[in-house]
Amino acid sequence: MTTSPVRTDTGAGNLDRLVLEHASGSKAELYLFGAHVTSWQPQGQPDVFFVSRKAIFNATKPIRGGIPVIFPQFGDGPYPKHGFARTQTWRVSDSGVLPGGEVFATLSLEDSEATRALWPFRFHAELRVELSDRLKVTAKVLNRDSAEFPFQFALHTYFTVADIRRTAVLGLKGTRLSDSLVNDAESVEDREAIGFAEEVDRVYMKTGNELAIRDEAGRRTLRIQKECMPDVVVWNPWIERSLSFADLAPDDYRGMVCVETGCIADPIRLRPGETWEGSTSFHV
Ligand code: TA6
Repeated sequence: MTTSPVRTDTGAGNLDRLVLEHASGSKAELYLFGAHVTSWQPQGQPDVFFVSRKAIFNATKPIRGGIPVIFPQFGDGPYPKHGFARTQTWRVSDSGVLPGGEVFATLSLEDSEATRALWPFRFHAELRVELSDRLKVTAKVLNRDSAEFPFQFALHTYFTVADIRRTAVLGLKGTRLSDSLVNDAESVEDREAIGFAEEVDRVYMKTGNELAIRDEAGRRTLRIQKECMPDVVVWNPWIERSLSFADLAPDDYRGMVCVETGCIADPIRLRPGETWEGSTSFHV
């Protein structure tokens, strides 16, 4: 008997989830709530994505870990923090196998009364996940409104690392950054390898498209390649700030790092009928 490469099942909290399986043996999981990827295990490897053991799966709170989809606002502002895409239930609009063998699923979200009450525009958004020996996430936003709208978008990805103190983010040297922990003070990154010994929360603007996370203790390097997602956020809450998150265990900071890709510093502006598309792919 053959099993389908994309199947629906019930995940934590009884939430609907898609499970994608590729011929290489790699496997990914994607919740419809938030179009939220929570797992990607390349064949024979530990999960690339970190999900807190205290994460809440109740279709109300965003899931702590994996890839929260941030749209239409990054961080705080006039709309809900990090937008509403991560707290809406998306629908499966397509799935299957591509000619190259990649297994894919596309989830869609349109404006509704609920979203228009939070952000007054008509839109269509898609998140497509493609699994092979890599994982590629492509996002699209279409303006279905009669007015132009600005928005921010990000994949707020939580990566598993064996030991944050022996982890480094590579590929940001020479990039302008804004440090959220010191009133958004701007400077230029002068390090080849960004290590962690305290809380870090920085937006790197207009970075190169190739980044890497070197997980020395886990003996692996994760490569990140992005398109039309100019900015990168590097975040680790460290010890004290972790305690302020009800859905993060006190020691979680040791085994995770967020390296987020998106359009943050300069919001995208879409005129009626226009579409934006951006993608990020991950490779161990
Ligand atoms: O991307 C970094 C950040 O904006 C941090 O400042 C931190 O608050 C984090 O995201 C998590 O935000 P959340 O709303 O998911 O608790």
